[in-house]
Amino acid sequence: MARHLITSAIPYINGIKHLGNLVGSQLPADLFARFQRARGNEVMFVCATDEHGTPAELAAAKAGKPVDVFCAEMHQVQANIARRFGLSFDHFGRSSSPQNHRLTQHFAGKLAENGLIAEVSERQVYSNADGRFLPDRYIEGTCPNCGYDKARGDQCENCTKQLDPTDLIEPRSAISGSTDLEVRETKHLYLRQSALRQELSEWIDSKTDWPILTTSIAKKWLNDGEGLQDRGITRDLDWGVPVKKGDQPWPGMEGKVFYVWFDAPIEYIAATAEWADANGKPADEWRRWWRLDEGAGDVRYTQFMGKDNVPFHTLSFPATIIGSGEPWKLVDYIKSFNYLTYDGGQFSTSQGRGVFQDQALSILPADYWRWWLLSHAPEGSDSEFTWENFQQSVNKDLADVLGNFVSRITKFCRSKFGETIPEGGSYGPEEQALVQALTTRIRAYEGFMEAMEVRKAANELRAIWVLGNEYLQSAAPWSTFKTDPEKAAMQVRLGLNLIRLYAVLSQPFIPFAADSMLAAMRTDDRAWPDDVSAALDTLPAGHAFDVPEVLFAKITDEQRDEWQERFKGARA
Ligand code: B3M
Ligand code: ZN
Repeated sequence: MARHLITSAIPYINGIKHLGNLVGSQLPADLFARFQRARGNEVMFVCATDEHGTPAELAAAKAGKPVDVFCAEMHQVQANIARRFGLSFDHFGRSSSPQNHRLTQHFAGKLAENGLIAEVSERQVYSNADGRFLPDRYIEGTCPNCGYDKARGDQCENCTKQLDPTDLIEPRSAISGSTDLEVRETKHLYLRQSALRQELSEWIDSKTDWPILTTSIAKKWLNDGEGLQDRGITRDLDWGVPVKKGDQPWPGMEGKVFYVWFDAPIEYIAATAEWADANGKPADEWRRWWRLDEGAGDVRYTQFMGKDNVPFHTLSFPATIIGSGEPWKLVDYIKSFNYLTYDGGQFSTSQGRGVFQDQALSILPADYWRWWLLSHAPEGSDSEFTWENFQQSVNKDLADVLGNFVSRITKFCRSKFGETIPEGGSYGPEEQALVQALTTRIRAYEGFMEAMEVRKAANELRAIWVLGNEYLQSAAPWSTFKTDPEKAAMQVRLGLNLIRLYAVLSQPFIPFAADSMLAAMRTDDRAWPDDVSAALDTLPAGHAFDVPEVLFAKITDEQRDEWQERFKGARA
């Protein structure tokens, strides 16, 4: 039995995410976790909310709530949506947890002990009206280059010039609009990533099996030098993990917190610790996933994320792990994704353009979304969501192919033999040929799933469904029945067993429909079809079943047009 540690990038707490966020990390991670569990492997699949940083503070302020209250509520909202999408996390944690505080402080302490932390004095803009230091992008003013009056302290959106806050003409706080700003001296900790260049470079070079998307981004940042600059890991904010050296105070750093990107990946570890604590398990139960000296030697660790998160996972987080000098588990494989675009443009959280996760679930069940998103995963390039394409895929793959197969075979059996698997006849050459074809495709499907080739796996699964329809079409039990009822019984028995087989194979993609199919077949036998012929003999003659409700309803043209209109922008 293999052991798989699986993490998905942890979504920011500041609001409900759109479908692009789902397909870029959580959903494919769930697909992989479900597949590995179905194969009988041991899986630890964790995710969490990413709760620190200025965006969290600002979102809380906008909602008129204290930031801790806001985060606790929004965590529940996100956890609930994740559950409704069928995301099968072993634990959905919080980066603000005490476990993460302790681990983050622990890593910082180790890095300091190993001489990898530098203390640097900086001059930074302080807003008297807001009573806080302002991050560069929360300072607005007029661009010295083009005169645009809403340029940000880090960049002018209009002419794209990179700026320093002090370049801005008439700078003001983007939070309050106040112009009562001053430059103050403040001390910060820097992680000396550059000192680890050699080790990081060798480690990345050793990952010859990684997707090109992942390694090309990693190498670009490594070799540009830009990515491996020493990086500030503390901030002058109230909300976050207080800066400490292990459990000791850090002189001169009072009132400061760690930068959100320093503590967020450590939350992968902390979430596993939270899982143990929440389930009353001793610490060695989580440490056996993460510590090479405590049992993690045989763990295979896979991370899932959108491409914008790759530099942090190929350079910064490994720098933290390697720099600690302790035997923590490093990632074995990083599966990264391009972007999902929406109807000819970007999904936009600020403009309410595109479909948000809660809205998606309010119009259609999770499996419709899961199937479309996964079968169109932005692997090789960006992919585009259009309502036409969504309608076509759902209607064809789910309703016409899979749903129709289940409905035809169960209804036909009920009308001729009753709601019991019929007896008689035995599998002949046509059935042998079907078993052959299924076996070939199922082995290919397993290969793609194992390799996390999401689109190819979806194509193979669709082809597996099509084989059943083709068999049904050519076997035509409704005709056979007139001349040879025994043979028709055999064909139907095979068809009903195929429903169970399809449920088992499809479960990583469409878990809710798979459950309905198994429930209709009155079985919970989820044995993986290592032997397809045996798998098609699982449900014996005499076994009762139910004709299920319609598995997938078709999307009408009216619905499609209405949704297209509703989600084109400006979320109400
Ligand atoms: N929260 C960004 C994102 O949601 C960030 C990921 C953290 S992964 C440790 O895309
Ligand atoms: Zn400009």
